[in-house]
Amino acid sequence: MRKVLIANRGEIALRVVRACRELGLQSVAVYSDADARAPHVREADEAVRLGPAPSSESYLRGDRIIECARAIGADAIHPGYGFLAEREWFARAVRDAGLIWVGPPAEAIAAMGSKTAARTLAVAHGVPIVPGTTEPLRDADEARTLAAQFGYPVLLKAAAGGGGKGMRVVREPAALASALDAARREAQNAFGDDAVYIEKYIEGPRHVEIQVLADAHGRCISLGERECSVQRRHQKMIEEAPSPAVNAELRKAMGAAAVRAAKAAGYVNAGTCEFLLAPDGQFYFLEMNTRIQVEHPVTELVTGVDLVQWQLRIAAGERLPFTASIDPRGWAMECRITSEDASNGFLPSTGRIEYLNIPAGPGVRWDSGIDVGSEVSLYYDPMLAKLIVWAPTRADAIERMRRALDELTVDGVETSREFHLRVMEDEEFRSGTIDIQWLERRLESLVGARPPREAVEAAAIAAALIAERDRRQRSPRANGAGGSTGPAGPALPEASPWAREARAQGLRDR
Ligand code: MV4
Repeated sequence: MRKVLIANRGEIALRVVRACRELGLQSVAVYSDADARAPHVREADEAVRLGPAPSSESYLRGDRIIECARAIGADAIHPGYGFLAEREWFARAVRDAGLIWVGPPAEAIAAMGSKTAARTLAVAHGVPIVPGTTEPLRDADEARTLAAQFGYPVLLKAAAGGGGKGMRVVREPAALASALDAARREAQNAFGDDAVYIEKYIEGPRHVEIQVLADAHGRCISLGERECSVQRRHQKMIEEAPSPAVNAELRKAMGAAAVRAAKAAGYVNAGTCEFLLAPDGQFYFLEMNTRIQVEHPVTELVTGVDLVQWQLRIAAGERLPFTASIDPRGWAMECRITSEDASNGFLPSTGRIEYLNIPAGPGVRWDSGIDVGSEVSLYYDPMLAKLIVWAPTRADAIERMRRALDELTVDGVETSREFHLRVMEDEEFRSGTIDIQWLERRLESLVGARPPREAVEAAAIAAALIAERDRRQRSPRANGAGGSTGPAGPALPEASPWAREARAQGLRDR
């Protein structure tokens, strides 16, 4: 393996370029017209244009991507996450073209793609699943019989599903028939398959996932868990490793279950097993993500293992040198910085990045796909960057994240920075008592309670005056009157965030 084509964009494409460079591999970026000057294109050794901005005409064009790989002499394709990463046909087509697929075998993607098939596989290999069926439901009568058996509430799920589409909670027999109809319709629309199965509904669980690495020589290890409960509408916002709810004994049991599931699927490369962790400490396998995930850096920071390097090394046929599962050291946390306005229902924001101040310093990592000058459009995912921190303890990691978020400035688009700062200051979050419904419950108090408009305006005017004064003190000539530094003016209180922001703005290069 010498040259890797990266079939993706943004921060993950750049992440793979970096791993390639460290391993002495050549990297090839692909890009749409919207991304011609994107950082991943600039940082790769070579780049190929795919087509117009829409994903369907660029990053989803598997046929074109394989053609490009051949034309440019790449011998491997790394799919990143999203786009083509979990398309069985694409993994197969890459292999059939005589190229190395930096991901799991097409057969493993298929085995985990159907949720009912994955449940059957799990049961056969002693991996605990939520009580329910592994066969699709025939009709409402059968659903009622099974629901009575498992006990209400129950959950209807799409067999072809994932990501929460085609899911319906049912709390009483009377609601079952219409919920089944609705779930079927949604599943048909989303996946072209109306097969629906039934599970006992677990109340108040956490979403905990286990990272695994498997080589092509039969070795498979767990790299511990990530806590991913802070999510909104199935979009994760904050992830951490380890989980505040997992001790060494539970980690060992969940890790062993994840490794059994991976081995059962004939898994090779990096993968993740998703579990529900119930308030009573029981855990249940949900599904396996057959790709590198957005939140992989938190595992990298607590294990010291470079997961993307290992994806490439495993694809090249190397053996894993680890003989046992790897336990976490310290605490890592990730905030997904998105171009969304949390105070306005997470409305996507577009525009040009006019200014960036990127956090740095001890224990801070910034994985990003944007630069000053980048256009943020509606063509792709709103995630601009990931801010990741490491510290010895969870409390230290939260303080470090606050400090790093404080350093971050993104001008030109709205971002989720402020939302993340508020989460870092939330008592419940700080205590670690979070479940998958926590954010939904807490959202109002997190994004609401904003100061009245007049107060914000007055503070902004005061801050602008202070910023202007700082600017004049710095370069007296900027003051038209000829060198006077202007009146001292009233100072804002020393510790006020407005005063600090005003100083930073005033001292900015323009
Ligand atoms: C569940 C559940 C509660 N009980 N299954 C959501 C997407 C899919 N991966 C599985 N999901 C769930 N399955 C039972 N039996 C709650 C969820 C769920 C969820 C899971 C993980 C992360 C976020 C979630 C948000 C809502 C519901």
